[in-house]
Amino acid sequence: MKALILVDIQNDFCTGGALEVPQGNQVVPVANALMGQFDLVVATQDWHPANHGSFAANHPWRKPGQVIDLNGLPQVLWPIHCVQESFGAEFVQALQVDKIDKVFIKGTDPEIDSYSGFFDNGHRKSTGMGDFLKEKKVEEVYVMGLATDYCVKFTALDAVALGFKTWLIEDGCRGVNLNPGDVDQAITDMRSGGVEVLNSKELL
Ligand code: VGL
Ligand code: ZN
Repeated sequence: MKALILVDIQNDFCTGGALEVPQGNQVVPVANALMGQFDLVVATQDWHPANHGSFAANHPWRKPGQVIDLNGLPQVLWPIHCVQESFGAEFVQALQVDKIDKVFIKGTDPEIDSYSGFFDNGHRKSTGMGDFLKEKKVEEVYVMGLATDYCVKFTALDAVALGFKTWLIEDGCRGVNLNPGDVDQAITDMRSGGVEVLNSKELL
């Protein structure tokens, strides 16, 4: 069984969003074209409470882009984004959500961030996505979405760690590039972590 994992294709990561990823919307047609090719489609949704510790606004004097220690883990601070029940947290309207079999929310604990769709950044709690995929006898996962250098990267690396044969759909991702070269570095890290990289047209 092969599963497609759509990472955080939400308004706040797209044009005009609070944590806009350059050209983020361009992953939507790729996702829509691919969903029908898979046995199973799952999606992750960044889903933060308003008091989340990753928001710069929740730390006096801090600005987005700065790094703090959050309960023992280094934490990049972000603008307020993907607040539960807000428009920014919704999937992009053009995404064919009826083709998604199951959604896994992450980042709900204010004390810890969760880039991976499988575990929080401390690997303390699971979202249930790994068990779900294993229950469905999935052996291969194809990962795409936003953002390459954060949630896509950590989702793909955790997929490898959980024993899935893992592919990155490179043209189905866009990155933040907080520092120039971050996206290229993320792809290098994924490759060295055992992720295979391909283009969506190889799947169509
Ligand atoms: C993400 C930063 C903060 C992502 C989520 O989806 O890559 N990045 N929250
Ligand atoms: Zn977030």
